[in-house]
Amino acid sequence: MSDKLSQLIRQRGAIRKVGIIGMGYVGIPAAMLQADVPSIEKVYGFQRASVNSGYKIAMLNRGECPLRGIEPGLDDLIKKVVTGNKFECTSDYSRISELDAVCLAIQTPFANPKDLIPDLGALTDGLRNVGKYLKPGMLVVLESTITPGTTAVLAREILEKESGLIAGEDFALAHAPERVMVGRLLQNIQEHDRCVGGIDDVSTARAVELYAPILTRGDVIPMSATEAEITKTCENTLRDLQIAAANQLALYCEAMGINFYNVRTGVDSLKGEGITRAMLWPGAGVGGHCLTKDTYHLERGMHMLGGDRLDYPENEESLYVLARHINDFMPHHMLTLTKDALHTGSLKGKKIALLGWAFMANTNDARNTPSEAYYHLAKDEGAEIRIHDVWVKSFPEIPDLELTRTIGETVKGSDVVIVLTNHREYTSLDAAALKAMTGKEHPAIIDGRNVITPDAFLDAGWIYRGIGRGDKNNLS
Ligand code: SAJ
Repeated sequence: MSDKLSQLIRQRGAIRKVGIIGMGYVGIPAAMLQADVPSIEKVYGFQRASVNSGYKIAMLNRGECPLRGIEPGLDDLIKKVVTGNKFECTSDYSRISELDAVCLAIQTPFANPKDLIPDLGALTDGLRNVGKYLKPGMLVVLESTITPGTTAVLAREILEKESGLIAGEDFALAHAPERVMVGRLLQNIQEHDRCVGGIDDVSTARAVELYAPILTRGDVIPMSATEAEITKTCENTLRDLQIAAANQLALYCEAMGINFYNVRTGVDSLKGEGITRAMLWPGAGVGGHCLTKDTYHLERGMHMLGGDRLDYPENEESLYVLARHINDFMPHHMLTLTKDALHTGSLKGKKIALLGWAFMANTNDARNTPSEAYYHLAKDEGAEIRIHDVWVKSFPEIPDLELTRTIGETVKGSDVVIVLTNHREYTSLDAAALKAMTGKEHPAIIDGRNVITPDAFLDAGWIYRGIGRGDKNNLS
């Protein structure tokens, strides 16, 4: 424990001025909640005055929210703290030197999904800006999801180099991973437990002081910085693993001619003290920004921090990476079901109607959507594809895409209809009416999200295939 740092913090007293770097889905709600803490005098939101996102500065300072979508409570909270002069957005990073604590809420996307090496450029720039204006006794916290080891190694090096100060001696350094979700940003920050990890106990204690006041139902869970990084990446890795377990069992059930959902009900019935199976749901694939990346953050961290000491079954790949491969296989399986339904080896010239582009039901979020994977697989085989998704307004991934606004337009003349997202628009499709819209005698439907009733479609003359429905997949 560093006496020098404890003394510097005692001299500063309670945290009064806070900075949040990165006015995005993580930084904006965090800044507003900090600004609303009575004991906090001022919060600065730091945002680069860049062409793409510099507009946020003026918007936030007018008390307006630059985020898309509905975020309960956020608009009012922004107005409250701006009119109360407790929050100001700025691109002047020199204001950092006035602060007691500064948090970096800067995303670390994977530059190239293929090599899965995170792009730390923006985070590194942010750390350099903090280091340049860092003062003794300050607390620095990283909130983004990062590879285990980043706080205690990379961040520490940059901050010490830029400031000439020593982490753990002159300033406190910690990691407090966010658990926000679009649509409930404020609620998640206030109600989820918050893991807070310092590079040493003094840093952890100072970080707990910063986060405890913004939690309502959530509790602070103190730990080390690296443990917090592993917690965050692992909680998403394990969810991805649970989904892969459901996907693999669904593939088994299809092969054995069994209804996966009956088996799931059976497995789920095993309950009791300390007993859980937590069987999730199979589907057309796993998308989003979290589960598709965090496994690789965890793997990289393991190799960086413990690679030469790991004892693991020889020549076996990581279970977690295998889970990623199984989940990424599901769009391929959807293509196999498509060809099987059309009794063809090639989709050349086939008209395919995709229902659902977003990666998550009833949202417009299409980040890493499995629909894009399926689209390119089918396109590469020469299929003609139309896409329906009333939630997604544009498809930058596919610039020359023909947009169709109604299900009728999308399925007209289609040989096969593919359900890829369980949007509410697809949970009550009428078999006879939909078939009439296609104009085909025996169109095919491939249900990737278990949203339709097989018998209703089979009785109406559809060819049916569905994920996990081994009991129905060979009746047409
Ligand atoms: N999916 C399945 N089967 C399932 C659940 C999801 O195939 O049983 C698919 C979805 O279709 C989607 C993808 O997985 O394509 C991801 O879905 P998700 O529900 O995990 O949503 P995410 O990616 O937004 O995950 C977030 C994470 N939250 C944070 O990182 C703060 C994750 O930790 C949460 O567990 C998850 O939300 C949640 O539970 O809602």
